[in-house]
Amino acid sequence: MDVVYRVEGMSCGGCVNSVTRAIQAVAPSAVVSVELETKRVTVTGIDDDDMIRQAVENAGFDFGGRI
Ligand SMILES: [Cu+2]
Repeated sequence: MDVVYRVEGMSCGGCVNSVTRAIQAVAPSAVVSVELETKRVTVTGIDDDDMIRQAVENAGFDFGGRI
């Protein structure tokens, strides 16, 4: 199952890597796909909004919830 979130504050490839790593740190089995221009983060394999929110916010980005 894919869950798509909006994440604000990403401005470059480094941010994309940070968000990806942060999510994979709490959900090692998840597949994470970040689209910088649209601010969309697609997470496959885990369905836990609170956990994703924590990971994104701890990495210093703004979690905008599910799209
Ligand atoms: Cu950046």
